[in-house]
Amino acid sequence: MKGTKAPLVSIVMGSDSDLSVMEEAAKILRDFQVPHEIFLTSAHRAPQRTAEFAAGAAGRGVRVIIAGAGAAAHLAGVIASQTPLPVIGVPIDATSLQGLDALFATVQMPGGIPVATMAIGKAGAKNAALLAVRILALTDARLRKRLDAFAEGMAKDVEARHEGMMKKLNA
Ligand code: RP5
Repeated sequence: MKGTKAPLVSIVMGSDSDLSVMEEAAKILRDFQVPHEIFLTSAHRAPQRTAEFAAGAAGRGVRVIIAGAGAAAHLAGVIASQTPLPVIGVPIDATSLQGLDALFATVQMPGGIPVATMAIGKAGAKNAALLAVRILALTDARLRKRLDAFAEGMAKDVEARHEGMMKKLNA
């Protein structure tokens, strides 16, 4: 577990081999100053640990769970089945199927248990955190302001890239 304040977002992953991808989510939450924790568990290898985590998260004050896993990625769905919290799934490229296996396993939840599924890999982990921030911003005006500033920053970055590209073209 990570952070000093009670975590609002849990970043869960199925293996320590997923960390390099899921760190993208942690970076965003750090930038937005959202208290978060990182937790390793596996739907397959540690079902009891996963069940205890899922059942206890809401009671500890967690508001959103981000779950990243590769291969036959059941982690997000299994957690979502045992908590009323919103669960955001991140499919990870961990096998020769390059994340398509995890994407299908995460996104194709049968009706009744929702998992908001992001893109495969780092972009998905980043967007999972941004979606979590958007959910929290519904009731937090400071976070809403930070989201607005983030969007402005991206727009400015596009302008700067345009300028840089034109300079290269005209050189
Ligand atoms: C999944 O299996 C994990 O989320 C990971 O992406 C994949 C491979 O895990 P390791 O064999 O590297 O621990 O459960």
